[in-house]
Amino acid sequence: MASDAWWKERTVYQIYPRSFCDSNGDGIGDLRGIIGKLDYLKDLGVGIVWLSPVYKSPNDDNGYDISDYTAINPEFGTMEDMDALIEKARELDIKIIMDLVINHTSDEHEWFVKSAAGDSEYRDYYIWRKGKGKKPPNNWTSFFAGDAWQKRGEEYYLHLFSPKQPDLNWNNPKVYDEIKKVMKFWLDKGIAGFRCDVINIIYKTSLADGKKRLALTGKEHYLSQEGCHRLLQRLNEDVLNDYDCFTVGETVMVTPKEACRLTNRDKREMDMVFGFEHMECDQWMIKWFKTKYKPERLIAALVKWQTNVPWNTVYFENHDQPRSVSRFGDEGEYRVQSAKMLGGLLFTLKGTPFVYEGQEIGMLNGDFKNLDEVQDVESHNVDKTARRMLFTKGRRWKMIKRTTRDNARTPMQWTGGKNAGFTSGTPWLKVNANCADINVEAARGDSDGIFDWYKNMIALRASNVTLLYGEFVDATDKKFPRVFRFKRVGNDGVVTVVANMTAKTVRDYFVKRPTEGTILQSNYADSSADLRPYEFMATMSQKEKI
Ligand code: TEU
Ligand code: CA
Repeated sequence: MASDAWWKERTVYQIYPRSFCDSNGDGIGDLRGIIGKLDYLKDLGVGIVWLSPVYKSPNDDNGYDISDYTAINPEFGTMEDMDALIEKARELDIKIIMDLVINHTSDEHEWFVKSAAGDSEYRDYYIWRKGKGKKPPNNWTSFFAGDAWQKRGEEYYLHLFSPKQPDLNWNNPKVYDEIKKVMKFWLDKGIAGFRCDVINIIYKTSLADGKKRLALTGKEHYLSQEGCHRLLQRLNEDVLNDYDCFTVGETVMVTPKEACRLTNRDKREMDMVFGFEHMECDQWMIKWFKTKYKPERLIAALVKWQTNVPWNTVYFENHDQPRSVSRFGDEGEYRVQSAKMLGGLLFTLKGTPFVYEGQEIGMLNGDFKNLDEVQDVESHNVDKTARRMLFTKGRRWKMIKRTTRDNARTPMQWTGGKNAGFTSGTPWLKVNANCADINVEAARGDSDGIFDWYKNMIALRASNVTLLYGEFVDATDKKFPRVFRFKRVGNDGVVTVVANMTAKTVRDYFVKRPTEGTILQSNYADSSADLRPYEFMATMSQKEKI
């Protein structure tokens, strides 16, 4: 197996191409736009870019519904543009990983069109079953709310996401061979690996009725099945092991134990995974039902994963999650301090850090006024379902406004000018009005700003072997449950991190818990006996008793 150091030591930056940078004025971000910003990413210190899907797609779910795995969506450009992007990135020593969405395709994919038409060669590429009387084949529900089955002709097909995203049948060896070809196609082009969309649900062990649940009825039949582990091992043996590449799995509802199995080094399956537990610390049961955010829940989830999984991802944002400052920080007075505190944790916790576009300037949730301003297919489905459940319009909007994935998908804020410098045309999704203050230009001009903080943290981590490989040891003091305190213990030294996760000052904290060593990073200019709102401090000492 090739060296794993590069994907452990570099910082990954996720681009949601539609929202990143528009080069031709049609209001949609594109590959040429990304090429133009590679120098910006280099300056930030990014070593790997993860591109959300850029393949041909009718965009029911913004590219997560693929209609051709080896073609570029014309909205984003051409294959020549993609080649140019890979080449320019290579010159800058930035690796590119792509999104591999293989649980489902678009219903406009040629395989599905043929399958639906009854072509015997393709019928079994997807999961077709007869209904039970007037009802679907089983009681499963979709990730986007509502039934997981859609009738087409005499039979129903399974779709765990939108009806325009039919699930592939991973019991069919032909599907396996097709996807193998797709992976080789991109790896041969020089991409450095894949972020594997909902990878732990691709294998359906049975199609029996599921135990009735508030959400995802049926999941016990497809979540992290033995068949899935087998498939992932085979994909490594047949394809991935031949390349110097890595995979990161988006693994829904995984436990640390399951993550350990997925990332074990003996029978390679995934190299890292995205767990979701720390993203659920402001939810009750499912994401639509929010509860008050409790920092101690976030700390507990992080500690649990840090101590139980040898190497994994560290992330606070992606294209499906509301902005981290809006959720776990402060949108007002302490925006900068809280963004730096979260950014501080991102690079001092153990694992490969993932930055989502705009996070490095502390972008906030979208400022949508009503559902018409929201495009996310999931939000519209939830609205429909909640309406059927007789939720009032006001209640529905309150739910959606806080949780819609469009919160993270508003156009990247490059400047304080028209459309935040994202496009010269009409942006596909509303630009946040706060772009006047929150934008790259302003952030880069401020040596005390969030951008420089990220830049410094990325560089610090890359050059500090204790931050890279030191063991994580929780040192949170029960007397201060909302102050996250931990150590990274290496051969050469110990880094101690203290992070106030709240806007409340803790009086005389440093008198009670003095820090040792030299300060590596701190988000307040001066020192104080108190731990101030969202204060973050990392210190380094040569040897210390833990
Ligand atoms: O997401 C899968 C997933 O389970 C959730 O993120 C989901 O979108 C939501 O939180 C359910 O409430 C992946 C992609 O990241 C997402 O953008 C796609 O829409 C989805 O798969 C389907 O491909
Ligand atoms: Ca464009």
